[in-house]
Amino acid sequence: MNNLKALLVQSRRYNESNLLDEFEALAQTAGYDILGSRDIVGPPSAKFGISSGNVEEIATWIEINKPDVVLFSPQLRSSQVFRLMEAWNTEVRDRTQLILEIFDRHAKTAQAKLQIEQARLSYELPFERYQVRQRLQKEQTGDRPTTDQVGVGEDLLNLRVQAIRRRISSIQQKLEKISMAQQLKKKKRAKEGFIELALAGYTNAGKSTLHSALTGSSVLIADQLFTTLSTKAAELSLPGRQVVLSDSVGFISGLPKSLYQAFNTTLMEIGDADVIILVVDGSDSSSEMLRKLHACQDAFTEVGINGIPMIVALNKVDLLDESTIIERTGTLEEEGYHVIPISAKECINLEKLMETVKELLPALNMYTLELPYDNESMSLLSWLYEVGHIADQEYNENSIRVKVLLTLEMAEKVRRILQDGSLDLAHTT
Ligand SMILES: Nc1nc2c(ncn2[C@@H]2O[C@H](COP(=O)(O)OP(=O)(O)OP(=O)(O)O)[C@@H](O)[C@H]2O)c(=O)[nH]1
Ligand SMILES: [Mg+2]
Repeated sequence: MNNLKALLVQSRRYNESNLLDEFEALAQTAGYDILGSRDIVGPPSAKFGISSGNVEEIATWIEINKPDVVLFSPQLRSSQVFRLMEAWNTEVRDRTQLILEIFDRHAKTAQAKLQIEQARLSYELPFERYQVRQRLQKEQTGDRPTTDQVGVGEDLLNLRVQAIRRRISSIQQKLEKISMAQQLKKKKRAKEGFIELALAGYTNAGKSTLHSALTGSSVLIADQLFTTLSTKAAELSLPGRQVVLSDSVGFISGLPKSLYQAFNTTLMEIGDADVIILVVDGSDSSSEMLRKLHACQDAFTEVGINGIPMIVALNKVDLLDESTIIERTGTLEEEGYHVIPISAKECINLEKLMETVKELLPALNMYTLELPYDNESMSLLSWLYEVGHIADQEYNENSIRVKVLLTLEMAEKVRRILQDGSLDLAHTT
């Protein structure tokens, strides 16, 4: 199938960053061929989103170059989309629709598919309203519509809107069920003493590359936006700890609230983490890196993530020289982060990253433990092998003496199992 040929139009105010490169990347990821692009700087107009002069100038360009579609950034109101389509006599899609198209292409799991359908329906609702209203106005040419006509039209509109709303709420219920199943799994992992570590960051920062470098599990990696749409969790080996690392959907600036809401269950994986690794693309310019970082911070606020210890992994340093690494690290430190420069792809400095993660995890204390030779002790011992770091074991005549590294929480659990007081704190590490 041939790709659609697109003209890209970006409208922004004087104080807004130029996101044309990112918009082009989005269009390419969604499978469009780019015929040309416009960066229009100035106050947006209510009628078209851009000035009438610009609309006319672009109309001439369209007549000559004949794109199949005009892609418009940022998001437009439904009335603006229809007015532009009329003025240009061509299909117009806005940035949000483009993101939805990419999500559609990349959605693999049932959860991702449902989340996207929900986001699409929420996005389309105002378009439906606008279209039905327009149709009514056309049907009632000239004369003012009678009260009856308006009533029938409103009924039709309400039926359609209600049908969409019903579908949205039925998807919501399904998503809640999936989310509950995930919560159960999480609870089970927490009970078993697992620590949750989550990767977060702007789209294409290298989260999935880091996930597979750290866990050895295979995830899809591509130089495209929104390759990952659902979380993937895999175990990670860290001496003395059981850690689950989860990869998730990336952030992007200007993502509408409805999309965040749709991805809430996926994003909550980040919200429930013990530690977050925020992956930052170091190969961007300093200002671009900060813009993306701020978009991530906004996203955290949007989904209510706060108070979780966070480390910034400054990724792709294999592409940077030493002085740029120092400069980028400094810029991020000024934002108040603990920064570790890494390359997920070339496995540079990953040990240092994990060391730092370890420092943020609940402290481990060394305990000594006297266990009698019985079945219960043996099963406790094998559990300790899994969750704790057994430093030493001594087999005496009537008991086994074990030295083990445990978090306070795990120590409490052992105390409850043992009931008597044979667990003693040796020292804190
Ligand atoms: N040079 C270099 N490229 C990297 C590094 N890490 C990731 N990449 C590349 O960056 C691109 C994006 O990597 P992904 O791991 O898919 O990024 P992501 O953050 O998971 O992206 P989404 O899932 O789309 O949000 C791929 O082309 C990777 O090969 C790195 O350390 N160095
Ligand atoms: Mg990914």
